[in-house]
Amino acid sequence: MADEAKYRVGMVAKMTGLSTHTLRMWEKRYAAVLPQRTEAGGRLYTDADVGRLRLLHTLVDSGHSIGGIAKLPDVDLRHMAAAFPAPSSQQPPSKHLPEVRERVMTAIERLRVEEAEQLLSRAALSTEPVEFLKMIVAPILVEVGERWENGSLRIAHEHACSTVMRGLLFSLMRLYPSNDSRRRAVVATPAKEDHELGALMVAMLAAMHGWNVLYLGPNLPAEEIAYAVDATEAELLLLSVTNLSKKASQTEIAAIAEQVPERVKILAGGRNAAVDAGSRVEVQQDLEVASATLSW
Ligand code: B12
Repeated sequence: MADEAKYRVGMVAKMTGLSTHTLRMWEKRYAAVLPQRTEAGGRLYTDADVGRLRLLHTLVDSGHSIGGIAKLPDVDLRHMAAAFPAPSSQQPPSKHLPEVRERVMTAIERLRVEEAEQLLSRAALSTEPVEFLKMIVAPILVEVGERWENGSLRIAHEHACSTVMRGLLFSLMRLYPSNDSRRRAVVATPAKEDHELGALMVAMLAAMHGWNVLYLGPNLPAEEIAYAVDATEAELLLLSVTNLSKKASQTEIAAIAEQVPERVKILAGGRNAAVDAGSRVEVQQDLEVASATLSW
């Protein structure tokens, strides 16, 4: 019988590659798998439990936090494992990333958006999420900006690229299903800030770490952001500022911080994010550090 509880913890450790300590911790702290018990109190796992633990192990190895994924149903874990398998040990993904970037840039130059989407989706399949953002998405956006500024790409290229990135980041974010029992985060850009791709990047990272993300998009007045935080009882507010002047960033972020309750952690990023001296808002640019802050 497939679902008969028959494996003891030591055997499950061998079958999954997880230590018995990790198995017990994932059970106690996160209720990731709840094995049956023998009369003497020993743990007994089914084949389904072992399959689930293997999926969780794969996802944790590819950069997900156990707290964020422990309670997801198997079907969601399978989707995520298909989208972010552990990087192959024979071919470190970083080696291919410059080539992927070049091919995406060529596709954008030719306005071949489907090709760009396919290249990017395939890269997302084989790259750890933060590395994917840092090594592929962000450098492509910077290059498009520079080439738009020096005239070697047109506004149409920049819009095509932004549309591809927006769709991709949004669907990656939605790979992590939201769940009412999770802590809530609101993500937005302040008023007059139309650049939303940084906000989408951190929204995706927050979802990956198990936050229930309300993504509001770009250009929101302070009172609307504060309203959304209040209405959803969010514990975290993520803001992104790319083009506002430093002064405007300080003013907008100060207005937001004033209207959002003290209990809410506010993290801002983006190339032009700036806050007043002594502000309670933390500014962070590095997505890897931000990712660690977002894990819980
Ligand atoms: C795409 C794009 C647009 C699109 C945006 C579409 C969209 N849906 O987002 C559109 C067409 C709207 C646009 C408009 C404009 N743009 Co524009 N745009 C860009 C471009 C190419 C990419 C922007 C982007 O997403 N960058 C990537 C972001 C995410 O990088 P980042 O801010 O450095 O953030 C990094 C980290 O800080 C972190 N991060 C970001 N947010 C957060 C948040 C948190 C919480 C954390 C922890 C981390 C974090 O992640 C990033 C990883 O590297 C940039 C080029 C560039 N170098 O960025 C130009 C750029 C930003 N744009 C520019 C300009 C001039 C404009 C316009 C004024 C053009 C015009 N004349 O109309 C308008 C202004 C619109 C407005 N009112 O805001 C200039 C800004 C110059 C400046 N002020 O310094 C740039 C730099 C282009 C250039 N080289 O000249 N743009």
